[in-house]
Amino acid sequence: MVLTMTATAEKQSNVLFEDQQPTPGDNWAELIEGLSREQKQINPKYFYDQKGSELFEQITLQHEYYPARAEKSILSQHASEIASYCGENCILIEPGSGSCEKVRLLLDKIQPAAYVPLDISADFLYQSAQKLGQEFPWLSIHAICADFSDQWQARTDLENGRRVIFYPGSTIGNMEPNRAQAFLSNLREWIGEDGSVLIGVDLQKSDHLLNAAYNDAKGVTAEFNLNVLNSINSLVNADFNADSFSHHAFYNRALKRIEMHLISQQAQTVTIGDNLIHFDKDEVLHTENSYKYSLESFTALSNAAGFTLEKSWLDEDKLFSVHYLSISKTSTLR
Ligand code: AVJ
Repeated sequence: MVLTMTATAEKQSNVLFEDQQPTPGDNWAELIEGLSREQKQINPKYFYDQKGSELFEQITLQHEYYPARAEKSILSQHASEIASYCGENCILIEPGSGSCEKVRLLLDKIQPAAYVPLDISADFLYQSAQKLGQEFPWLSIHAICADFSDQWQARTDLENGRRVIFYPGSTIGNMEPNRAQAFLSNLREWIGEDGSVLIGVDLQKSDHLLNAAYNDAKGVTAEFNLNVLNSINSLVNADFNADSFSHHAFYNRALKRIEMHLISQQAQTVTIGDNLIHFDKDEVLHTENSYKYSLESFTALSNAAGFTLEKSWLDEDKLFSVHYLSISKTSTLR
């Protein structure tokens, strides 16, 4: 374990920063593999370069993008009740904490013994943790720079206390349901027998609202989708031309997911290192799935992963859900 004690003026005494120095992984092989498939595809994690993260922030401000607004209203409206489920002196762990924005709505009520944000971006995590530490001087923050995207190693050596994993934003919707189940199941190794999970999940609803949320009038989501090509260009030295693709997003009602695609406007060949990737005119690159759940289907998913759904909170319009899961007593899963 590497403890980085970067000396800067704003360093807060209540913030411990630990850098596990995650390696970027084999992006190149993964990208080539996805782009060589019959149906070309990429992992949506590539959306989030600097520009992509900024565009996502912009998306959350668009009126059509209800998930951000609805989840915030749930968290602020039910913070006290959520805190009573979390119990006193818990260790609150947030994978993919980003700007630690949503947890701010809960901290005063939960009063955790420690908050443990985990993120892959070291600089961003460091800045976010310092800022949070300044705003919440009573809070012990143990920030860990790590990669949790695939198999993340459970940490058994954190601060003592009951562990609660906070996983907001319906990030779980990006995973295929069987991967989502495996992900939840893995969380049990992090939290032990007495731990719990507080998770935000987007709900199934009318095609109209869903399609609007991923096709905002200002075109921010379109720009976000197209930007993934620029992000890939700088990551693996490719030469995608974002101007020659167009955004396409729609709700696939049969599969209960939003699909985002980029459509090639012309026949073209893209170079990635020595690899040539050919696109026919109108050929489609699948960039993201965003699965939507019902209370029933998310309950079933949690149960299959060895959890009991203790409580669900919904916003007024029943657009979004936040769930409190505990480990099933009868669980025989490993
Ligand atoms: C952050 C993955 C939950 O699926 O709604 C927003 C990403 N993509 N607009 C989502 C996203 C297009 C977002 N998640």
